[in-house]
Amino acid sequence: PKLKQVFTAAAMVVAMGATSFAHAADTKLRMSASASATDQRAVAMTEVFGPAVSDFAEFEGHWNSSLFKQGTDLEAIARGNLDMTITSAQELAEFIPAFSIFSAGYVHRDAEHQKRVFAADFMDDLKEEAKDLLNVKLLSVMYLGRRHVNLREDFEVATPADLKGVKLRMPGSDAWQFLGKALGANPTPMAFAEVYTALQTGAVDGQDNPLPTDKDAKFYEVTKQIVLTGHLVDLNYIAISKKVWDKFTPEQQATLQKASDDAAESARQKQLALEAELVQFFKDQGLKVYEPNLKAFQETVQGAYLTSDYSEQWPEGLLDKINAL
Ligand code: KDO
Repeated sequence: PKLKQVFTAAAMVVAMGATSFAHAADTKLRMSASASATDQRAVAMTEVFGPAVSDFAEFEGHWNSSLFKQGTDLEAIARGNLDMTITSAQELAEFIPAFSIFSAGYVHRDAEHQKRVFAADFMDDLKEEAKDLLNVKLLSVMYLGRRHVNLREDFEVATPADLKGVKLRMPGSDAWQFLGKALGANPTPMAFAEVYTALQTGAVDGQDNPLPTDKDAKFYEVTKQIVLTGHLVDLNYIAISKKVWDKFTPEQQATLQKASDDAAESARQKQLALEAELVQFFKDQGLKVYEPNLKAFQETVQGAYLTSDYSEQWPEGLLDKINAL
């Protein structure tokens, strides 16, 4: 049903016609995202993307899911209510199951691998599907970082078995719940905006995010340990409404594309630098930071995906192509 609703909305948007932006300087590009204003992705959109397109468009960022709830931005674009978002593979997988391959643990190896994967020919079909089905053009891949388990209590977590019964907050979609389960935990869906309070009150035992996000959201104030599981080299995509994109001239489109790539690169470098320095920051805050048995985590998580319905929805041979890049 979700698919049908969005499909109809996207078709309506396309049918509304394509008058081009005659006075393009008047064009507002409204972005809604769950990132905070101080998250490096938001900073790069505001400081790199916005100024680079200002001759013909006014970039307007809305952060902390202030316009649309986390997980509903893609539908807002499909309905024609939103111009841009920072979306995730997990959100896209709700409509296009093949995207779940990028939500699987231990598939992407690092930030550079993500970039090569996004640019690869085998991504063309997935990008086309996003345009056709959701009215969404994926411009660039953004590096969110390596997700690690972050817990309220300090107890030993060496293998997935040690997470048994741990109520682990995961973002709200099936792909995320599956990852939480694959890690050995008891996953609980919850919007990002609610996580700090849930950790504070003990409504959940922990959450998973990259170190820069743990710092930005101040999760270190309400947790005692970080286990460096690195279970997902997480990404987001800078996405723009296809209908909006089509109204720009080819020159403007080239400027938008470059602005998006430059913003993604700037955020990527800053996230990588933060990840390299933050273990010390958390230790200084009194948290314990542990290295688990990574082999045990990798084998358990990869095994869970390969024997699941998810991997059956991945296009034939795609995982091998990603691994070979
Ligand atoms: C989160 O909800 O844990 C998550 O890290 C998921 C990401 O896809 C992304 O949406 C991110 O939150 C938000 O932008 C907040 O940083």
